[in-house]
Amino acid sequence: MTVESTAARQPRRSAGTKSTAGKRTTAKKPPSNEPELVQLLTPEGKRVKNAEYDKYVAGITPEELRGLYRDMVLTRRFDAEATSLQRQGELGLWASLLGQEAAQIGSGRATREDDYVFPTYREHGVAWCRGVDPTNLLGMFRGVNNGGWDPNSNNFHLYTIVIGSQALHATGYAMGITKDGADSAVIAYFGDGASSQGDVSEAFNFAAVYNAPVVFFCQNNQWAISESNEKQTRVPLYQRAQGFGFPGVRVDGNDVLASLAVTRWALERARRGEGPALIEAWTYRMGAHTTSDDPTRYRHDDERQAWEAKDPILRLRRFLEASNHADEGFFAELETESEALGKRVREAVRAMRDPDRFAIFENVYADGHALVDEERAQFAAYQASFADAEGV
Ligand SMILES: Cc1ncc(C[n+]2csc(CCOP(=O)(O)OP(=O)(O)O)c2C)c(N)n1
Ligand SMILES: [Mg+2]
Repeated sequence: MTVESTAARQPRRSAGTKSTAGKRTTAKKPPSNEPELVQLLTPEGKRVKNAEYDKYVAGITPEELRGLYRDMVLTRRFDAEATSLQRQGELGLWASLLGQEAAQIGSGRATREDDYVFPTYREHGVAWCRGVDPTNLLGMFRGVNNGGWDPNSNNFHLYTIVIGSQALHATGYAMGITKDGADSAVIAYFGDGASSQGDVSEAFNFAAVYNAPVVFFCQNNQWAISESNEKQTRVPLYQRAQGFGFPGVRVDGNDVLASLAVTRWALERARRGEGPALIEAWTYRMGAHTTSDDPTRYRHDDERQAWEAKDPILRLRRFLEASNHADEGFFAELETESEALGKRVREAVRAMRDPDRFAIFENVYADGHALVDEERAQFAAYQASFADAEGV
Protein backbone atom coordinates (compact mmCIF):
# COMPACT_ATOMS: atom_id res chain seq x y z
CA MET A 1 0.00 0.00 0.00
CA THR A 2 1.26 3.44 -0.75
CA VAL A 3 2.05 6.08 1.81
CA GLU A 4 -0.82 8.12 0.52
CA SER A 5 -3.36 5.36 0.91
CA THR A 6 -2.26 4.41 4.39
CA ALA A 7 -1.68 7.88 5.76
CA ALA A 8 -5.08 7.93 7.40
CA ARG A 9 -4.36 4.64 9.09
CA GLN A 10 -1.10 5.63 10.70
CA PRO A 11 -1.38 5.47 14.46
CA ARG A 12 -2.08 8.89 15.89
CA ARG A 13 0.11 10.21 18.65
CA SER A 14 -1.34 9.04 21.89
CA ALA A 15 -2.79 11.58 24.30
CA GLY A 16 0.43 11.29 26.29
CA THR A 17 2.49 12.71 23.48
CA LYS A 18 0.60 16.01 23.28
CA SER A 19 2.83 18.79 24.48
CA THR A 20 0.25 20.29 26.79
CA ALA A 21 1.81 23.08 28.83
CA GLY A 22 3.10 21.93 32.18
CA LYS A 23 2.70 18.23 31.39
CA ARG A 24 5.52 15.87 30.60
CA THR A 25 5.54 14.34 27.16
CA THR A 26 5.99 10.63 26.69
CA ALA A 27 8.89 9.54 24.50
CA LYS A 28 7.82 8.23 21.12
CA LYS A 29 7.84 4.50 20.85
CA PRO A 30 10.34 2.87 18.51
CA PRO A 31 8.84 1.52 15.29
CA SER A 32 6.54 -1.39 15.79
CA ASN A 33 7.55 -4.72 14.33
CA GLU A 34 4.05 -5.21 13.01
CA PRO A 35 4.43 -4.34 9.36
CA GLU A 36 1.65 -3.08 7.15
CA LEU A 37 2.63 -4.67 3.91
CA VAL A 38 1.45 -5.71 0.51
CA GLN A 39 1.03 -9.46 0.46
CA LEU A 40 -0.45 -11.61 -2.31
CA LEU A 41 0.67 -15.02 -1.02
CA THR A 42 0.45 -15.88 2.66
CA PRO A 43 3.18 -17.96 4.29
CA GLU A 44 0.79 -20.91 3.94
CA GLY A 45 0.73 -20.36 0.18
CA LYS A 46 -2.80 -18.95 -0.03
CA ARG A 47 -3.47 -16.28 -2.65
CA VAL A 48 -4.99 -13.19 -1.05
CA LYS A 49 -6.68 -10.40 -2.98
CA ASN A 50 -5.25 -6.92 -3.15
CA ALA A 51 -7.33 -4.21 -4.80
CA GLU A 52 -4.33 -2.08 -5.70
CA TYR A 53 -1.74 -4.61 -6.85
CA ASP A 54 -3.59 -7.66 -8.20
CA LYS A 55 -3.70 -6.12 -11.65
CA TYR A 56 0.10 -6.19 -11.95
CA VAL A 57 0.12 -10.01 -11.83
CA ALA A 58 -3.36 -10.65 -13.19
CA GLY A 59 -2.22 -12.40 -16.36
CA ILE A 60 0.48 -14.51 -14.80
CA THR A 61 0.52 -18.06 -16.20
CA PRO A 62 1.31 -21.33 -14.38
CA GLU A 63 4.46 -21.52 -16.48
CA GLU A 64 5.59 -18.10 -15.28
CA LEU A 65 4.85 -19.09 -11.69
CA ARG A 66 6.96 -22.21 -12.12
CA GLY A 67 9.63 -19.96 -13.61
CA LEU A 68 9.68 -17.80 -10.49
CA TYR A 69 9.95 -20.92 -8.36
CA ARG A 70 12.80 -22.26 -10.50
CA ASP A 71 14.62 -18.92 -10.27
CA MET A 72 14.40 -18.95 -6.48
CA VAL A 73 15.48 -22.57 -6.11
CA LEU A 74 18.45 -22.21 -8.44
CA THR A 75 19.52 -18.95 -6.83
CA ARG A 76 19.41 -20.58 -3.40
CA ARG A 77 21.38 -23.55 -4.70
CA PHE A 78 24.01 -21.29 -6.23
CA ASP A 79 24.23 -19.30 -3.01
CA ALA A 80 24.67 -22.45 -0.90
CA GLU A 81 27.43 -23.62 -3.22
CA ALA A 82 29.23 -20.29 -2.89
CA THR A 83 29.02 -20.49 0.92
CA SER A 84 30.50 -24.00 0.80
CA LEU A 85 33.24 -22.88 -1.56
CA GLN A 86 34.21 -20.15 0.89
CA ARG A 87 34.32 -22.70 3.70
CA GLN A 88 36.60 -24.85 1.55
CA GLY A 89 38.98 -21.94 1.04
CA GLU A 90 38.06 -21.41 -2.62
CA LEU A 91 36.56 -17.95 -2.01
CA GLY A 92 37.85 -15.26 0.32
CA LEU A 93 34.38 -14.17 1.38
CA TRP A 94 30.72 -14.67 0.50
CA ALA A 95 27.63 -12.58 1.24
CA SER A 96 24.70 -14.97 1.25
CA LEU A 97 21.22 -13.98 0.06
CA LEU A 98 19.54 -16.85 1.91
CA GLY A 99 15.96 -15.83 2.76
CA GLN A 100 15.86 -12.89 0.35
CA GLU A 101 15.16 -14.88 -2.83
CA ALA A 102 11.58 -13.67 -3.29
CA ALA A 103 12.42 -9.97 -2.93
CA GLN A 104 15.20 -10.35 -5.48
CA ILE A 105 13.53 -12.62 -8.01
CA GLY A 106 10.20 -10.77 -7.83
CA SER A 107 11.80 -7.37 -8.36
CA GLY A 108 14.42 -8.66 -10.82
CA ARG A 109 11.76 -10.28 -13.02
CA ALA A 110 9.83 -7.01 -13.04
CA THR A 111 12.68 -5.24 -14.84
CA ARG A 112 12.75 -4.83 -18.59
CA GLU A 113 15.85 -5.58 -20.66
CA ASP A 114 16.55 -1.88 -21.25
CA ASP A 115 16.18 -0.97 -17.56
CA TYR A 116 19.38 -0.53 -15.58
CA VAL A 117 20.09 -2.19 -12.25
CA PHE A 118 22.44 -0.95 -9.52
CA PRO A 119 23.02 -3.73 -6.96
CA THR A 120 24.79 -4.00 -3.61
CA TYR A 121 27.01 -7.05 -3.04
CA ARG A 122 24.12 -9.42 -2.19
CA GLU A 123 21.94 -9.25 -5.30
CA HIS A 124 22.76 -12.69 -6.68
CA GLY A 125 19.10 -13.36 -7.47
CA VAL A 126 18.75 -10.11 -9.39
CA ALA A 127 21.96 -10.91 -11.28
CA TRP A 128 20.38 -14.25 -12.22
CA CYS A 129 17.29 -12.48 -13.56
CA ARG A 130 19.48 -10.13 -15.60
CA GLY A 131 21.22 -13.08 -17.24
CA VAL A 132 24.61 -12.59 -15.58
CA ASP A 133 26.24 -16.02 -15.41
CA PRO A 134 26.45 -16.91 -11.70
CA THR A 135 30.06 -18.03 -12.03
CA ASN A 136 30.94 -14.44 -12.98
CA LEU A 137 29.76 -13.26 -9.56
CA LEU A 138 32.47 -15.25 -7.85
CA GLY A 139 35.66 -13.80 -9.31
CA MET A 140 35.68 -10.78 -7.01
CA PHE A 141 34.96 -12.99 -3.99
CA ARG A 142 37.89 -15.19 -4.99
CA GLY A 143 40.03 -12.11 -5.47
CA VAL A 144 40.89 -12.76 -9.10
CA ASN A 145 39.16 -9.77 -10.66
CA ASN A 146 37.61 -6.42 -9.77
CA GLY A 147 34.08 -7.26 -10.81
CA GLY A 148 33.72 -10.09 -13.25
CA TRP A 149 31.22 -8.90 -15.82
CA ASP A 150 30.62 -6.10 -18.26
CA PRO A 151 27.86 -3.99 -16.70
CA ASN A 152 26.58 -2.86 -20.08
CA SER A 153 26.07 -6.38 -21.40
CA ASN A 154 23.14 -6.99 -19.06
CA ASN A 155 22.50 -3.47 -17.74
CA PHE A 156 23.58 -4.79 -14.37
CA HIS A 157 26.15 -2.61 -12.65
CA LEU A 158 29.11 -4.09 -10.78
CA TYR A 159 28.59 -5.02 -7.15
CA THR A 160 29.04 -2.03 -4.88
CA ILE A 161 30.55 -2.43 -1.42
CA VAL A 162 30.50 1.24 -0.40
CA ILE A 163 27.18 1.20 1.37
CA GLY A 164 24.48 3.32 -0.28
CA SER A 165 26.72 4.95 -2.88
CA GLN A 166 24.97 3.18 -5.74
CA ALA A 167 21.74 5.04 -4.90
CA LEU A 168 23.43 8.19 -6.21
CA HIS A 169 24.88 6.42 -9.24
CA ALA A 170 21.43 5.08 -10.06
CA THR A 171 19.81 8.47 -9.68
CA GLY A 172 22.40 10.11 -11.94
CA TYR A 173 21.88 7.39 -14.49
CA ALA A 174 18.12 7.86 -14.32
CA MET A 175 18.48 11.61 -14.80
CA GLY A 176 20.54 10.79 -17.90
CA ILE A 177 17.79 8.54 -19.25
CA THR A 178 15.37 11.46 -19.03
CA LYS A 179 17.79 13.70 -20.92
CA ASP A 180 18.08 11.01 -23.62
CA GLY A 181 14.30 10.95 -23.91
CA ALA A 182 14.18 7.18 -23.33
CA ASP A 183 11.42 5.39 -21.44
CA SER A 184 13.64 2.97 -19.51
CA ALA A 185 13.82 2.96 -15.75
CA VAL A 186 16.50 2.31 -13.14
CA ILE A 187 16.33 0.27 -9.98
CA ALA A 188 18.72 0.81 -7.09
CA TYR A 189 19.08 -1.89 -4.45
CA PHE A 190 20.24 -1.18 -0.93
CA GLY A 191 19.73 -2.42 2.61
CA ASP A 192 18.13 -1.14 5.79
CA GLY A 193 21.57 -0.15 7.07
CA ALA A 194 22.27 1.82 3.92
CA SER A 195 19.17 3.91 4.58
CA SER A 196 21.20 5.70 7.27
CA GLN A 197 23.81 6.82 4.75
CA GLY A 198 23.74 10.42 3.56
CA ASP A 199 24.16 9.20 -0.01
CA VAL A 200 20.77 7.53 0.11
CA SER A 201 18.99 10.65 1.38
CA GLU A 202 20.78 12.76 -1.22
CA ALA A 203 19.74 10.32 -3.93
CA PHE A 204 16.11 10.48 -2.73
CA ASN A 205 16.14 14.24 -2.94
CA PHE A 206 17.84 14.47 -6.34
CA ALA A 207 15.49 11.83 -7.72
CA ALA A 208 12.46 13.66 -6.38
CA VAL A 209 13.32 17.15 -7.59
CA TYR A 210 14.45 15.93 -11.01
CA ASN A 211 11.56 13.48 -11.24
CA ALA A 212 14.07 10.79 -12.17
CA PRO A 213 12.79 7.38 -13.32
CA VAL A 214 14.39 5.44 -10.48
CA VAL A 215 12.96 2.84 -8.14
CA PHE A 216 14.66 2.59 -4.77
CA PHE A 217 14.42 -1.02 -3.65
CA CYS A 218 15.36 -1.38 0.00
CA GLN A 219 15.62 -4.94 1.27
CA ASN A 220 14.95 -4.54 4.93
CA ASN A 221 16.47 -7.83 6.08
CA GLN A 222 16.27 -6.61 9.69
CA TRP A 223 20.03 -6.41 10.18
CA ALA A 224 23.00 -4.33 9.10
CA ILE A 225 25.72 -6.72 10.19
CA SER A 226 25.08 -6.70 13.98
CA GLU A 227 22.86 -3.59 14.10
CA SER A 228 19.13 -4.24 14.17
CA ASN A 229 16.93 -2.03 12.05
CA GLU A 230 15.59 -0.34 15.18
CA LYS A 231 18.98 1.36 15.26
CA GLN A 232 18.50 2.71 11.73
CA THR A 233 15.17 4.44 11.92
CA ARG A 234 12.38 5.70 14.15
CA VAL A 235 9.77 5.40 11.40
CA PRO A 236 9.07 2.52 9.03
CA LEU A 237 11.54 2.99 6.20
CA TYR A 238 8.97 3.17 3.41
CA GLN A 239 7.46 6.23 5.04
CA ARG A 240 10.66 8.19 4.48
CA ALA A 241 9.68 8.61 0.84
CA GLN A 242 6.82 10.89 1.83
CA GLY A 243 9.21 13.49 3.22
CA PHE A 244 11.00 13.61 -0.12
CA GLY A 245 7.81 13.84 -2.12
CA PHE A 246 7.35 10.45 -3.69
CA PRO A 247 5.39 7.33 -2.77
CA GLY A 248 6.72 4.56 -0.55
CA VAL A 249 5.38 1.02 -0.22
CA ARG A 250 6.18 -1.81 2.11
CA VAL A 251 5.90 -5.19 0.48
CA ASP A 252 6.22 -8.67 1.91
CA GLY A 253 9.71 -9.39 0.63
CA ASN A 254 9.24 -13.12 1.20
CA ASP A 255 6.33 -13.12 -1.24
CA VAL A 256 7.65 -13.32 -4.78
CA LEU A 257 4.29 -12.46 -6.33
CA ALA A 258 3.85 -9.31 -4.26
CA SER A 259 7.45 -8.28 -4.89
CA LEU A 260 6.87 -8.70 -8.62
CA ALA A 261 3.59 -6.76 -8.56
CA VAL A 262 4.83 -3.84 -6.50
CA THR A 263 8.04 -3.49 -8.50
CA ARG A 264 6.07 -3.57 -11.76
CA TRP A 265 3.89 -0.79 -10.40
CA ALA A 266 6.92 1.32 -9.46
CA LEU A 267 8.83 0.72 -12.72
CA GLU A 268 5.77 1.41 -14.85
CA ARG A 269 5.06 4.74 -13.20
CA ALA A 270 8.74 5.67 -13.47
CA ARG A 271 8.63 4.91 -17.21
CA ARG A 272 5.51 7.02 -17.58
CA GLY A 273 7.44 9.98 -16.20
CA GLU A 274 5.84 9.91 -12.76
CA GLY A 275 9.17 9.88 -10.94
CA PRO A 276 10.77 7.80 -8.21
CA ALA A 277 9.25 5.41 -5.71
CA LEU A 278 10.61 3.64 -2.67
CA ILE A 279 9.88 -0.03 -2.08
CA GLU A 280 10.74 -1.48 1.29
CA ALA A 281 10.85 -5.26 0.99
CA TRP A 282 10.26 -6.69 4.44
CA THR A 283 12.41 -9.76 4.64
CA TYR A 284 15.07 -11.51 6.69
CA ARG A 285 18.72 -12.36 6.29
CA MET A 286 18.61 -16.03 7.30
CA GLY A 287 22.35 -16.49 7.27
CA ALA A 288 25.31 -14.52 8.52
CA HIS A 289 26.05 -11.06 7.15
CA THR A 290 28.98 -12.61 5.32
CA THR A 291 31.04 -15.71 5.93
CA SER A 292 33.21 -13.54 8.24
CA ASP A 293 30.29 -12.93 10.58
CA ASP A 294 28.84 -14.96 13.46
CA PRO A 295 25.22 -13.91 14.01
CA THR A 296 24.86 -16.03 17.16
CA ARG A 297 26.76 -13.26 18.93
CA TYR A 298 24.02 -10.69 18.46
CA ARG A 299 20.68 -12.34 17.68
CA HIS A 300 18.58 -15.13 19.07
CA ASP A 301 17.79 -18.24 17.10
CA ASP A 302 14.06 -17.98 17.83
CA GLU A 303 13.96 -14.88 15.60
CA ARG A 304 15.43 -16.90 12.75
CA GLN A 305 13.02 -19.74 13.42
CA ALA A 306 10.04 -17.40 13.23
CA TRP A 307 11.20 -16.26 9.79
CA GLU A 308 11.80 -19.82 8.66
CA ALA A 309 8.03 -20.31 8.78
CA LYS A 310 7.73 -17.50 6.21
CA ASP A 311 10.21 -19.07 3.79
CA PRO A 312 9.76 -17.60 0.30
CA ILE A 313 10.37 -20.83 -1.61
CA LEU A 314 8.18 -22.98 0.59
CA ARG A 315 5.20 -20.64 0.27
CA LEU A 316 5.30 -20.63 -3.53
CA ARG A 317 5.69 -24.41 -3.55
CA ARG A 318 2.58 -24.72 -1.37
CA PHE A 319 0.69 -22.47 -3.76
CA LEU A 320 1.88 -24.36 -6.86
CA GLU A 321 0.92 -27.69 -5.32
CA ALA A 322 -2.45 -26.55 -4.03
CA SER A 323 -3.40 -25.06 -7.38
CA ASN A 324 -2.04 -28.03 -9.37
CA HIS A 325 0.34 -25.79 -11.28
CA ALA A 326 3.30 -28.11 -10.74
CA ASP A 327 3.68 -31.86 -10.37
CA GLU A 328 6.27 -34.12 -8.81
CA GLY A 329 8.09 -34.40 -12.14
CA PHE A 330 8.69 -30.64 -12.16
CA PHE A 331 10.16 -30.62 -8.66
CA ALA A 332 12.33 -33.67 -9.37
CA GLU A 333 13.69 -32.18 -12.59
CA LEU A 334 14.49 -28.96 -10.80
CA GLU A 335 16.40 -30.87 -8.17
CA THR A 336 18.57 -32.42 -10.88
CA GLU A 337 19.06 -29.01 -12.49
CA SER A 338 20.07 -27.54 -9.11
CA GLU A 339 22.71 -30.17 -8.54
CA ALA A 340 24.09 -29.62 -12.04
CA LEU A 341 24.30 -25.89 -11.35
CA GLY A 342 26.18 -26.53 -8.10
CA LYS A 343 28.65 -28.73 -9.94
CA ARG A 344 29.16 -26.20 -12.73
CA VAL A 345 29.80 -23.40 -10.24
CA ARG A 346 32.24 -25.54 -8.23
CA GLU A 347 34.22 -26.51 -11.29
CA ALA A 348 34.28 -22.97 -12.66
CA VAL A 349 35.62 -21.53 -9.40
CA ARG A 350 38.31 -24.15 -9.05
CA ALA A 351 39.40 -23.47 -12.61
CA MET A 352 39.78 -19.70 -12.05
CA ARG A 353 43.41 -18.77 -12.44
CA ASP A 354 45.20 -15.97 -10.65
CA PRO A 355 45.16 -12.75 -12.63
CA ASP A 356 48.11 -11.15 -14.30
CA ARG A 357 49.86 -9.12 -11.59
CA PHE A 358 49.69 -5.98 -13.65
CA ALA A 359 45.97 -6.27 -14.46
CA ILE A 360 45.17 -4.07 -11.48
CA PHE A 361 46.54 -1.08 -13.38
CA GLU A 362 44.21 -1.65 -16.31
CA ASN A 363 40.81 0.04 -16.60
CA VAL A 364 41.59 2.68 -13.97
CA TYR A 365 41.20 5.32 -16.67
CA ALA A 366 39.75 4.70 -20.10
CA ASP A 367 42.73 6.36 -21.84
CA GLY A 368 45.53 5.73 -19.37
CA HIS A 369 47.08 8.21 -16.94
CA ALA A 370 50.65 9.35 -16.18
CA LEU A 371 50.29 8.61 -12.46
CA VAL A 372 49.07 5.07 -13.12
CA ASP A 373 51.98 4.56 -15.53
CA GLU A 374 54.38 5.69 -12.80
CA GLU A 375 52.81 3.35 -10.27
CA ARG A 376 52.93 0.46 -12.73
CA ALA A 377 56.66 1.10 -13.30
CA GLN A 378 57.31 1.26 -9.54
CA PHE A 379 55.44 -2.00 -9.03
CA ALA A 380 57.39 -3.66 -11.88
CA ALA A 381 60.68 -2.58 -10.27
CA TYR A 382 59.53 -3.92 -6.92
CA GLN A 383 58.52 -7.26 -8.43
CA ALA A 384 61.83 -7.48 -10.30
CA SER A 385 63.73 -7.00 -7.01
CA PHE A 386 62.85 -10.52 -5.84
CA ALA A 387 65.37 -13.30 -6.33
CA ASP A 388 62.83 -15.46 -8.17
CA ALA A 389 61.67 -12.57 -10.34
CA GLU A 390 62.11 -14.45 -13.58
CA GLY A 391 59.13 -14.19 -15.84
CA VAL A 392 57.56 -11.22 -14.03
C1 LIG B 1 30.24 3.49 3.53
C2 LIG B 1 30.42 2.18 4.23
N1 LIG B 1 30.37 2.12 5.56
C3 LIG B 1 30.51 0.94 6.20
C4 LIG B 1 30.71 -0.20 5.48
C5 LIG B 1 30.85 -1.55 6.21
N2 LIG B 1 29.64 -2.34 5.97
C6 LIG B 1 29.61 -3.34 5.07
S1 LIG B 1 28.11 -4.08 4.99
C7 LIG B 1 27.48 -3.07 6.18
C8 LIG B 1 26.04 -3.22 6.63
C9 LIG B 1 25.06 -2.98 5.54
O1 LIG B 1 23.79 -3.32 5.98
P1 LIG B 1 22.53 -3.20 5.06
O2 LIG B 1 22.57 -1.92 4.30
O3 LIG B 1 21.34 -3.45 5.88
O4 LIG B 1 22.72 -4.36 3.98
P2 LIG B 1 22.77 -5.94 4.20
O5 LIG B 1 24.22 -6.29 4.38
O6 LIG B 1 21.95 -6.26 5.39
O7 LIG B 1 22.26 -6.55 2.95
C10 LIG B 1 28.44 -2.18 6.64
C11 LIG B 1 28.21 -1.20 7.70
C12 LIG B 1 30.80 -0.11 4.07
N3 LIG B 1 30.98 -1.17 3.30
N4 LIG B 1 30.62 1.09 3.46
MG1 LIG C 1 20.29 -5.21 6.15
